[in-house]
Amino acid sequence: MKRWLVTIISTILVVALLVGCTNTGSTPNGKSGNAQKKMAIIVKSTGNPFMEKMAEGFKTAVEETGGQAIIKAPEQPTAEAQIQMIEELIAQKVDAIAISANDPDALQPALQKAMKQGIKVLSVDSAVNAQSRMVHVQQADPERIGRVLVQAIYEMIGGEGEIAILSATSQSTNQNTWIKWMQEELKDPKYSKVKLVKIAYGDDLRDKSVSETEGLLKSYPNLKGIIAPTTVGIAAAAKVLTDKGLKGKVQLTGLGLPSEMAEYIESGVCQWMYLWNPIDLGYLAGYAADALVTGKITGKAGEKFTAGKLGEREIIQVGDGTEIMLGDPFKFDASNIGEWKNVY
Ligand code: RAM
Repeated sequence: MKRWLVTIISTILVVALLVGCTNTGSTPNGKSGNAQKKMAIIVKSTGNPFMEKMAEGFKTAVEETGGQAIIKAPEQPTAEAQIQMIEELIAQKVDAIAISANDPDALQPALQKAMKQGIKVLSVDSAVNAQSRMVHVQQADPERIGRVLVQAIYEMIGGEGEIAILSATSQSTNQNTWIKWMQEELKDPKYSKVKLVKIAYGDDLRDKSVSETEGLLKSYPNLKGIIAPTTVGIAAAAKVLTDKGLKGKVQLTGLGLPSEMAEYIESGVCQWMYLWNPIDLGYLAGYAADALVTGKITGKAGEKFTAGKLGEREIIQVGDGTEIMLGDPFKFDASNIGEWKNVY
């Protein structure tokens, strides 16, 4: 090779090497580490204040870690709408997608496509199956949530009578898991005089949750209690029971946002309910997404990372997938609702 050609080639190689060294690392999408990471969250649907709080927490974490948050919310809580959003985010070459799933399995092809292209995928709040994600950010132990809600309604109705569940959508992973644990709890002989008459689905839509509650009251005139493991459902049911003057006649518990439920807890329509901090849940997902993108974690059990103000978290194995846990469900009643109603 001619000497001048060798000089040119080696100069090009040295320059390329130097440019490579000034980058602090590359993301899977070929972006330099200095470029702002695009971190997306897809929630179940619009018009759900729980989802808004969760997205708010996600955004805070993403901004604390120097990224840009993209928040997507379909109008209807369906898998189809979420698949379309996943495709859009793949085309946008985002670095991570966190999703609160409207279906455990239907999103698999789209999410696997995203992962094949180097996008880090995690679920939060409502899981996708283990093959469709790298890790799931779980609010609290699902068994505890399911069991505690049955124990609550049992106490409220005095240990006997007909009860119903008012859920979100029929495909929602989180509600279905909680309902499975409610049914397990109901197998205990102590519940022999409690009858679960119906599981109704309000789809986390306010109007549908109202009409489903009205339907339950009409079809089951002896109904003694309703468990609504959804913030949209419990608020809708509380309003119906209030408007119909059924306070004390039909008991209500479930998972509710203090800001939406304070008036009903104060009035006694719902004596107590449970939840966790949705802002912290989104915040934890934001830090988990960042840890995946920066390579601090890969989603394997035993890995640890620091989730900002929430401190160190460890990934644990649950069934065939891995999870990061937020904490314990918290009980809200007349004694503490005042402190929380302005928080979330
Ligand atoms: C609704 C949603 C959400 C659930 C809460 C408790 O806002 O269904 O997924 O976690 O309720």
